[in-house]
Amino acid sequence: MKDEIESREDRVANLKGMGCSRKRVEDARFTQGKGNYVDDIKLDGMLFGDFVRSPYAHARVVSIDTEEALKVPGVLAVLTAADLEPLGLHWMPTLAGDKQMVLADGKVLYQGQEVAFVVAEDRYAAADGIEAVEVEYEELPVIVDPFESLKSDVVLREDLDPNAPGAHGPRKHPNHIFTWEAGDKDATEQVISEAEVVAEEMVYYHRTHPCPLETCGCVASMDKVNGKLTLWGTFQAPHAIRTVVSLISGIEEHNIRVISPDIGGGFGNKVGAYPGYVCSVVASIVTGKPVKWIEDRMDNLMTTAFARDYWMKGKISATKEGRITGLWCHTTADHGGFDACADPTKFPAGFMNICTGSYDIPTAYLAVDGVYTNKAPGGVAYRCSFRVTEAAYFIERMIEVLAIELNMDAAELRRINFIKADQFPYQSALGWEYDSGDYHTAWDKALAAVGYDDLRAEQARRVEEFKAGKTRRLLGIGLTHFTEIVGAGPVKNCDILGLGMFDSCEIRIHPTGSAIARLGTISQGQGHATTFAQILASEIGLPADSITVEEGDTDTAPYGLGTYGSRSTPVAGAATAMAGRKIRAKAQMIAAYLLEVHDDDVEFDVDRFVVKGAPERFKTMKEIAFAAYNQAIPGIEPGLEAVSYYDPPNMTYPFGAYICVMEIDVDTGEHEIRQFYALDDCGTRINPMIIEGQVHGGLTEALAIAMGQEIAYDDMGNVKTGTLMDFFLPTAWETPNYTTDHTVTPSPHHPIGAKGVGESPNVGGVPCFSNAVHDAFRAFGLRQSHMPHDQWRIWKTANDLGLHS
Ligand code: PCD
Repeated sequence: MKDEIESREDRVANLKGMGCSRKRVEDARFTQGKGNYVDDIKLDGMLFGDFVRSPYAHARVVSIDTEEALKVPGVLAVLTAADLEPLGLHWMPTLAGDKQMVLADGKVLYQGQEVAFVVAEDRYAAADGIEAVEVEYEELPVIVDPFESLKSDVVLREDLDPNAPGAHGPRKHPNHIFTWEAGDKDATEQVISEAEVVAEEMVYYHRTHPCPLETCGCVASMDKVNGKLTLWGTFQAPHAIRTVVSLISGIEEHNIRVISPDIGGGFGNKVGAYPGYVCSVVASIVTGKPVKWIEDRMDNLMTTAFARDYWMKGKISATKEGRITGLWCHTTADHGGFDACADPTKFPAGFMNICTGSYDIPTAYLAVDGVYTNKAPGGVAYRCSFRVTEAAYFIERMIEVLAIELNMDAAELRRINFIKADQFPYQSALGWEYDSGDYHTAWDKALAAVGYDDLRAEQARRVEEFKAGKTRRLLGIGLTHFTEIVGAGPVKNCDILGLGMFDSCEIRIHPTGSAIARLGTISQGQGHATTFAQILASEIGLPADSITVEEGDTDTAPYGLGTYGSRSTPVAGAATAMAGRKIRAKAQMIAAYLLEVHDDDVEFDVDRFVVKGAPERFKTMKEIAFAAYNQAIPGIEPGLEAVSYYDPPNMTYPFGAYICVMEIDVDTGEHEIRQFYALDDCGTRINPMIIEGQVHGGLTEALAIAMGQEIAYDDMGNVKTGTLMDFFLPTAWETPNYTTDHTVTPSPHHPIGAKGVGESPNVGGVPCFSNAVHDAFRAFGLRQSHMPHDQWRIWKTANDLGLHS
């Protein structure tokens, strides 16, 4: 028999379970053009809807004339706020406890805002219809600066009672949204006032955009005969969307089926709800036909879900020897026209209070003020767990500035302040309990890998050569040690619109020993179909190749909160392992029955249960699966299925040590990345190849953000970067080589010890690239310059420092 000659090693390899660089099973369809994206969905009689959008950033809508548009061949309807109002759908709730106009209700608050929805037989007729809608606007003064907004007499949100509190407490000004605080203000200010050394800086993290290759869109199809609404869409949280659609529309939840088919990248852009979804559903109910809405690139960049736009004023104090004593931060957060941030309800500034980073900082204080301006709403976690990348950028810049103040090496300053391995679980001054970490080991490994001391010596020589006029290129060594916080829940702390942030997995084993697993999450390219099968293979002893993983259909998948904030592995991954263990527990009873021994006398071994002490007596999981459907076993139900809803006890805290070696041409502002070393610790690793791919992708997005990507506005609120000609999306040409590395510090509370990894490279990458730019100019007196470090800004920095004269 095959089983008898197979070694244990062969049996392990055959499973392609945990730790195996299994090839991505989804790629066969993606690489052959067989993916099924929202825009691939074509239904009989399907209509197309698109928006008339505001050219102004702030204006009153005096009138909307749809008469000519309705005459355009192929145009069937034009919806305005007046049409939605009787249904109570002209405004919708945001995830942040604010409300947002679905269609302009008397005024517009940002350029590109949705004013009317034209429904037509196809995309072209809709475009012609949009041209024919006549809107009369009366321009209002525009505010694009959050600091000015808080001083201005111009009230942006006239719909809100200026004296009433917002969703997160009292408001200080009609354009103020909330103040959110963490830590001890008085103690921190005291420590800082008495400190030997204090560094102070304003760190700005500019406005950017996730810009997935596939834009946002949906197809709504209301079947009036059976009363069932089906909604296909680019949703990162399909179940939550179903609940929200039910609550807003009044359609009972069992009559709504939400399907996220293949998604061409999410990056946080597809977490929230957009006016396009509401209008498509209404249009389908009104016309009785399926209605598709797909953003074009400009719509996507200008109107859906920006990221960042945080002004972080910081103070950090230390002893003369460099031991950090306190950290203080006040952030002014520009939220645009509506507060549509995608954060767990109790965290209006996300997990910004992870901003003490990897350091043992005894006293800290953080306050965040949210502000309305005439910019697009959003505030999403673009490859970061709810404002963690802002927090990491802030602390990693503050460390560099403190190093300058102390005249100390920034690597050494980090080392003496790291939380030590024996301090975990570590309670941070701003309220988190870090689960596990070993920062010193990771840091030493990283410094050794790049030859840190030699690099510093080379840099010093370069500065001398520059001063002697022998070169025009500077050398920057960018350092970052970041700590992430991923895997929201737990339910007691984290909810979205009242929905607790657990996640789920349901497994059915078929009689022949293959299986299907369904999860509450949804892959947008991360490779869940590959990796979740690997977790199960190791847990239940059936080959990953025999396990189908399915996500994204609310009619079949168990309820879950979706994929963002790197929560799939920490939460749904844990649910998968737990469901697998339930299967195994039942399999153990079946095996014991078949082997005619007591339950406790069999033990699991790779792909089978063996009789303890008699390894030749066993039943494979395949045999057990068949028996579950074939034998009447006393006291045991037929079948082999399990479901787990997992509420994580804590979040997971992945970390990493990144080093970037960058050459900068002082005269052109060009940069060249000579080396990028990224060490990630995400606990137990499921699929090393996928992890490497995640790190490459995340670093490339970090490169984009740090070195050029920006949503910029002029004083009139015009978006200056609304196309890919202006908005930097790196190609293979701009992307450097990356060296990846790892350490493994398992999460003590996760069933398989895994932490998330998808966001880490963005969280750590941005400060690392930015620190490299700053470091190149450190010898010439640079403390802080704002991202993105495009050529012009680098040239300007050199110029301001007098390096061109
Ligand atoms: N892993 C492994 N191991 C470990 C971890 C992890 O293997 N330890 C893997 C998994 O399984 C998967 C991945 O890796 O597959 C990832 O994971 P995670 O970290 O858990 O995450 P998820 O949840 O899954 O996802 C999410 C993320 C995010 S969040 C983002 S942005 C991004 C990332 O993911 N996105 C994306 N990545 C990516 N990729 C792709 N391709 N696409 C996309 O879109 Mo947010 O919040 O949403 O912003």
